[in-house]
Amino acid sequence: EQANKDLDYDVLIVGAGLSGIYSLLRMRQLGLRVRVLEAGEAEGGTWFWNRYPGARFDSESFSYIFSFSQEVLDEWSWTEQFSPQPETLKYIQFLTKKFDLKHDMKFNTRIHSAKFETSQNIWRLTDETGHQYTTRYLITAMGILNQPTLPDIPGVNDYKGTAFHTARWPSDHSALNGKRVGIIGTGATAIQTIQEIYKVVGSLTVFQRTPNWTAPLRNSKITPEEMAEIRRQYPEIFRKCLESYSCFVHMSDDRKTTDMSREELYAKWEELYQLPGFSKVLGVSKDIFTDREVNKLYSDFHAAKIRARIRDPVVAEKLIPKCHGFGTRRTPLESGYYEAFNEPNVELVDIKENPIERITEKGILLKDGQEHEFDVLIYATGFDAVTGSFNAVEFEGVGEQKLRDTWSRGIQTYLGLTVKGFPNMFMVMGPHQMFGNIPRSIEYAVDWVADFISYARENNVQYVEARQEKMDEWYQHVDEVGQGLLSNEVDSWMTGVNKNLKHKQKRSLTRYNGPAPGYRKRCDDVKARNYADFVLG
Ligand code: NA7
Repeated sequence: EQANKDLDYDVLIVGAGLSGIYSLLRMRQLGLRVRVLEAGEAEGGTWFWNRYPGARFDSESFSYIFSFSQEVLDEWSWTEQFSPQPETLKYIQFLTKKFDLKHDMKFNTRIHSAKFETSQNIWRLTDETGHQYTTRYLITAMGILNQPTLPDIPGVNDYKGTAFHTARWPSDHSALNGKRVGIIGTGATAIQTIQEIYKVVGSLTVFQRTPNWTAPLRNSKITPEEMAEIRRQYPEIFRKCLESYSCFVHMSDDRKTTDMSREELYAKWEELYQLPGFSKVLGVSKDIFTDREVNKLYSDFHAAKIRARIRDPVVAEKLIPKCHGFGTRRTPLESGYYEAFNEPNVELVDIKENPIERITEKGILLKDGQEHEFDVLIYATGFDAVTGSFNAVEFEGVGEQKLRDTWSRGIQTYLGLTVKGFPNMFMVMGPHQMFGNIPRSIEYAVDWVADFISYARENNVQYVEARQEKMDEWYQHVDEVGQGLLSNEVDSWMTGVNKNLKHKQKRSLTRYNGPAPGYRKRCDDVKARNYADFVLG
């Protein structure tokens, strides 16, 4: 106890997004001295940074939030089935205010390094201004998509017009009005952006390298009466989430696709297609994601839907993915994305066919010699996902080992929550956790960490470190549950690939692909065995 008092904090949390907010709350409940350090100028994390027009949940608002506080569930009302970013940010601000969290948060504080000091079993963090903070425990709550990456295209710095990444959208949303705009990328972010901005820009040119599968979101308003009903349903909603594979409200079809007649199958798919949200991704039979032929059938079903929405058949074919099947990458949902390409001010440039030669002072020069000139260039080019936020900080563990180096040989974790050699450090939404319904994963992870820290304090433990053999077993398990999934045979941020980064050209196992109930059971068992999988000192 005395030793703890010499430290600045008992727990330091890096990041003031949803993970950091709940971590702060739980650590406070344990009576610990705790502080959140956040690079941004306010709380919100993902929902603070990603302010591009059209940014929103594509999970049902009422399921993609915290369940821990009945008061919050009673007091907060959602106005749309799929919450737009400004409303989500307000929800986060509401939480911060309600639990009076702000005075334990330090903003504009980007962590440069975090070093474990074996002599005292403490972490010493240094921010970019050189200020240091000491703590017994470190919780990383940095998010899985927080390091934007610009395209690795020659000339990116030559462009003289306005250019920005979608995660750094300028505050003046009218800046695009009437302008000649170019956008690189057709991932989830680009899809949400394009379907909004084409309505206000003068012209929009979309540079597409790989088309993405996307299907209708079918958003709608939530009336006060509907909200009252949702409130009554909350226990049922969260129970469903806990039982389902990746914590969503949608249950998969237990039947095998091949056991259904064609009529039955297409009737089912048509029904799912008409429903809001991820039903068409998560409500189907699971073999769609493992059986190539079945996946092809389902992809063809969606391709036909796309063709029916686009006037120009050449454009339609370009927008239909040919190299990966439906649901094998993170499947974004759209509201009028395809119809945007029917508008006279929208042009699709297939850069697989006609690659970008370079970015020039005025715009984009293509291989065939055509130069597109723009007033604004938008990079919807994604993130150095999952490990990017860890690589951006110099984490140094026992024996001066750098996390960056350790993971460059392959990501290793125990339960996605800890890493051997980095004692007293817990990761909320680190690699090898579930990337399904993220708030559900956050709540579980933070509760698990809180229980562990509480156990350590009650038992006078000042050092907790995962054992190597447990990490090895865990890795084997993560590998096993990822086997056979078509998504793991496709390059995407979920399989650790970012072609703009030299060290991320090859696929790696970044996430836990097994069922969430099984994951929780494993973690619960570790707790029940009094954390014997860890070295406790
Ligand atoms: P994504 O899903 O990683 O998408 C990035 C997009 O940018 C994708 O279409 C890429 O094409 C494209 N891209 C990236 N670099 C280049 C270069 N150099 N040239 C051309 N095109 C490029 O990121 P998002 O932000 O859309 O979504 C991330 C997650 O946020 C999303 O899954 C949601 O969970 C929320 P590629 O496919 O690599 O050919």
